[in-house]
Amino acid sequence: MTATAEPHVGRSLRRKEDPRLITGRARYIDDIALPGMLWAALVRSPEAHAKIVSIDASAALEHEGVHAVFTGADMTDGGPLPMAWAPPGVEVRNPEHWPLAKDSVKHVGDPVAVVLGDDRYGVVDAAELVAVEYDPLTAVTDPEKAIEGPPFVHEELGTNEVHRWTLSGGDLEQGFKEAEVIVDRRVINHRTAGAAIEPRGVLADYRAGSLTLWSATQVPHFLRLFLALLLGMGEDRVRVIAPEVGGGFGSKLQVYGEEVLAAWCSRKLGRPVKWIATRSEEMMVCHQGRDHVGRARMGAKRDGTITAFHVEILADFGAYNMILTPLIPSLGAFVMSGCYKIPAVQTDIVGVFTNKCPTDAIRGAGRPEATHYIEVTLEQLAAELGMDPLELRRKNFIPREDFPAEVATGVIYDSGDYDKTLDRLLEHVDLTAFRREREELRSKGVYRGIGFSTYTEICGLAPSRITGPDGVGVQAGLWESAMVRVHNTGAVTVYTGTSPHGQGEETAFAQIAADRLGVDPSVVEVVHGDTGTGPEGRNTYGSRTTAVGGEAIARCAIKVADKARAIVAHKLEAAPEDIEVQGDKFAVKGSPEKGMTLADVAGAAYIGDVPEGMEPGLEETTFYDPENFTFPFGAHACVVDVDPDTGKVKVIRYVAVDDCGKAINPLLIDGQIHGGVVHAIGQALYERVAYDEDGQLQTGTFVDYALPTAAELPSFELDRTETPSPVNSLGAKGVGEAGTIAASAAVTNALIDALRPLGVTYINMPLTPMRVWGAIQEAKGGAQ
Ligand code: MCN
Repeated sequence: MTATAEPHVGRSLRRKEDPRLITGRARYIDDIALPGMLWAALVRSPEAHAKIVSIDASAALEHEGVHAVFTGADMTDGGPLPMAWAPPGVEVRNPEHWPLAKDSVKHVGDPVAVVLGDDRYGVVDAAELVAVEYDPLTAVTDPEKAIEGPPFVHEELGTNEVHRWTLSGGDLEQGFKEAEVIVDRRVINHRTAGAAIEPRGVLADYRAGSLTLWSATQVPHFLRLFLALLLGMGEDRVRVIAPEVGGGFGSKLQVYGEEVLAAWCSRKLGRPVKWIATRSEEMMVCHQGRDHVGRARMGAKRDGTITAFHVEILADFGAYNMILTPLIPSLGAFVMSGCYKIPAVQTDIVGVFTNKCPTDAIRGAGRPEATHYIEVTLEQLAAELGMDPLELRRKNFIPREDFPAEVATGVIYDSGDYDKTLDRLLEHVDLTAFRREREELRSKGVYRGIGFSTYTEICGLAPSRITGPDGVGVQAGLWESAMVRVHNTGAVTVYTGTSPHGQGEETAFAQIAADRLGVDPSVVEVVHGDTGTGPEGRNTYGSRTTAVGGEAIARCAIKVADKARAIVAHKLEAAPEDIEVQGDKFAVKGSPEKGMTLADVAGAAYIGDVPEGMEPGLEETTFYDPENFTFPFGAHACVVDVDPDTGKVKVIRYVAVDDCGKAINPLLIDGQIHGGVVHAIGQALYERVAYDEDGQLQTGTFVDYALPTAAELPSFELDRTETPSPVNSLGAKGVGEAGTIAASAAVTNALIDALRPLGVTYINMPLTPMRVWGAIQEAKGGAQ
């Protein structure tokens, strides 16, 4: 693209996908109906841990409109659900996990039977008629008790330990020996839910030896593969479609029992089968996240030079391993150095089973936890050293000139300029004015605090070099595909193997393709989320869609443009190297009037008016496998006010400066940061999945599980720096999780800063009024 037109990349185009979403024209699973469709309702365990003594479905089978009831004993074909990726080189205990429990239930909501019938509500009524006799067993819900065991969640294992895995670099012992100050904190990162606006749903249609399955999933290609494997079908016979998906936040990065079960039932009954989760069901059985009991130790010299960082994590995996469960905490270990040059860093992870819903990836997946360990511990260290927390950060930042920078664990960060984001943050936050204001407020009984978080994260999940068999050995080739088709009219269809579900790539990808093809983004349609279209794909998670999928599109569009240039050269009797995209034309350099539009080129390509030996048509496919992950970073500041009489915390300001490399669409980036920050403020202040000690879920609805709303939040102040990634030609890194990764530490640090005058020096999330008030009372030496 030359100076004759501004590039579309970098512009804040409004989302192409929004008109259909805000006018109710989008099609979600629940909008899809097929002739002859049966509804499924699941009978779920009310017990957290029990043997199944008997299941009597006779009354349910007599209920009007009921066609069948199946239990775990009926599912004799097909395999257990997959745990596909785990950290390399260690034993991971992986008990069988069936779509319907076979002999015993392991958490509240574990399904024991499925009822199929004509009517959506009839099957729910009939499910209540299935009489299940349970022999209750002792449940274990506290991970620290579980690791000591018994009781065991899976009796046959004789332990609740899932695995142990360590990632370390440098000499930890020496690092702590050199330290003059060591802070040692117990860090709790409690359990949260994905809480997507659309609960999951699935519609399976098995006919004539083929399966079409619609699912509210982030990973249609993975789902196709595992459905084929579990049902003993050829992958060519399975098509998975993710229609409109109302958010996932990691919770739809899964191969769920309900998906396999619906497909199995459809094959068994020869009828389409549909299941839609209720909100309460979703709170009970949609995989959850975080749930760490951690210990973080940071050592430093008196001058603030950090010498060692050690994090020990007990990760509560709930009752079963899901597709990625044991890998999730490891993702945090990869960036446990944060933005800092620390000579020795070690993360020790122990996974443990409990009688709770399984955990897996929830937005950030291991990296919000890592940032919390690093950034909260660092501000604790600053207090201990009597040093300004920003000065401590700057002293230890990996300097700009070190990039690409290898940290102690051997991970190579692609690019970074941590001082720049912090400088920019401080252009928005006047610390002198803040301190003055804080003093004034204290005299009025309001305790104001400021907390920071300077983070880096690992995303753009891909390189097969690292994720594949020759890398860390998790055996997942993670690349991405694209197919770019120019139609006769010059309109463009881009097929991506990614599966966005709210992030906005239909717009961003159109911008990327448009620049390379000399067209307006409005004529570029982006097709995703259907394994029946386009090439094989690896889908959307780990903030990979832009850096990996977007780059695949850029490369593919360049292939198409190269062919177009050859056709134009042939038509205009010029050399291909003299043809370039100039505005809306492929034109001869220096003679913009001598050119052809993409529609002209496509016309020639399809009519066969192409250079000798060239194939007709204008369509290309690309598979792109990057060399490295990308490492976005940023600096966030949070200001909170605390009412010491009630413990209520209010976020007054939230300022975020993020760097996700070259911005494709700043509007989309801001949207992602907004949502991401809210996600983490939610965890810090409000959200918590709670179980009682018998394993009963106490937060089964949005009344008990408190999501923040606009009313609780300030207007966010956002800014950006752009440090391109050298990994891809777009220079882009990911941003879909950045806000979530950064923010819980900033909020926690702000609260601690506010409470220091009252003697509170440390507190763990969730920072609920009761807990904050309790901490203040404890600091005062009073009763809680
Ligand atoms: N973007 C950009 N320039 C960049 C990087 C990103 O303009 N340099 C834009 C992209 O074009 C895209 C958005 O930012 O519109 C996010 O892109 P990316 O960082 O590549 O992240 P992914 O698309 O891979 O999204 C995954 C990420 C994850 S892992 C979770 S969890 C999450 C998230 O995105 N879940 C979401 N954001 C979500 N947003 C919505 N609305 N719903 C979810 O379920």
